Amino acid sequence: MQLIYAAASPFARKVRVLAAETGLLASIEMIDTTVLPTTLNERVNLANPLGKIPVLLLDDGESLYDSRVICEYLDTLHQGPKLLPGDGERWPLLRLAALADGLMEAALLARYEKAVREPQQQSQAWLEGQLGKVRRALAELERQSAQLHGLLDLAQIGVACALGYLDFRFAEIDWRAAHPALRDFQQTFAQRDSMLATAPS
Ligand code: 99T
Repeated sequence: MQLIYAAASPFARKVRVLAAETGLLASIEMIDTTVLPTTLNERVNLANPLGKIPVLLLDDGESLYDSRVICEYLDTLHQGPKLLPGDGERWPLLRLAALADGLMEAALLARYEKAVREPQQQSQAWLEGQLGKVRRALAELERQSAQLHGLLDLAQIGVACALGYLDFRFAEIDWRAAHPALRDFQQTFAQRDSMLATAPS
C-alpha cells in the first residue's frame, strides 16, 4: 500500500498515527506531496477526483479516501485492539471523531482563506464563520473530554491531530487557556512516539 500525504495535513496525520499505533507502518510506503485547492496535482486527482489527501493506494490498483474511510480500513488490517469498536461505544466515539474532523475542516478553510486567496478577495465574515466553528468545537470537546480517556481510539487520535493543527497553523489561538482538560489531554498524548514522529514542521 502507498499513502499519499503531506506533512502539514492533520487528516493525513490521523492516518499516519493510526498506522504507527497499529503496527502497520512497515506495510505502507509514504509518498509526500503538496496540495492546494488552486493547483492541479495530477497524481492526487487520478487517485481521488476531489484532489484531496490523504489517499491510500491499494495493491490491486484501487484507492481509498477520505481519512475516515482509510482509518476504518486500516483498523480492519491489524490484530490488536480495535480503534473503532463495533459495540455500543461506536456512535459516541464516531461523533467525537467527526467533531475533531470538523474542527480541522473549519480551520483548514480559514487557513486557505488567509493563505491562498489574495488579500483583497478575503472575506472577514467567512473567516469569522470558520473560526466560530473552531471555537464551538473546542468548547464541546472540552465538555466531552472525559471520553478522551481510556484505551487508544480513533477519537483521541483525531482530537490530538486537530489540536496539533491549531498549534501549527494558528499559533495565535490560545486554546489551552480556556480548555484545561484538552490542554492536559494534549500534553500527554503529544508525547506518544506516533505523534512525535508525525509532528508538522
Ligand atoms: O482542498 C484541496 O484541494 C486540497 N486540500 C487537501 O487535500 C487537504 C490537505 S490538509 N485535505 C483535506 O481537505 C482532506 C479532508 C477529507 N475530508 C479527509 O481526508 O478527511 C492541508 C493542511 C495545510 O496545509 O494547512
